Amino acid sequence: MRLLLALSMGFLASFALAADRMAAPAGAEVYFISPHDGDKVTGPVTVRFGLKGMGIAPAGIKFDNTGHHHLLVDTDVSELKLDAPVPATDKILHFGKGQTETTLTLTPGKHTLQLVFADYLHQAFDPVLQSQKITITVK
Ligand SMILES: [Cu+2]
Repeated sequence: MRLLLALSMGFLASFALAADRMAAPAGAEVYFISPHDGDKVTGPVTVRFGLKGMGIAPAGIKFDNTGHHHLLVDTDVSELKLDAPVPATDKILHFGKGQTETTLTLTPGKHTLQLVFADYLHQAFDPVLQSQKITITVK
């Protein structure tokens, strides 16, 4: 009985993950407060995330018009499978506690940064709520 329950919960979870992407409210926007495109910075780099028209909630908490930030480092949004949750890698960082800034240690040279705001299941909104992709140079 317990196994059956576990199996059915697994089924429900996979069903939920395959659910349609949520619509982002009109006018919602995600952007970098800092750094700015073209900045030359000395590491470690503090990155501050901006958000307009939506709220932040921790991952796993379903609440209308909220989500959490994801930071793509040297990664393009086109590399994400949009019908699946945003993966977590060393270059795709989740801020599932609702954080709005982080500090990155990057190798010297050029790096790109881009934010993707996603829902409580780490699924991108439709249309994708993404920031401008910025390039910074770490000295
Ligand atoms: Cu996430």
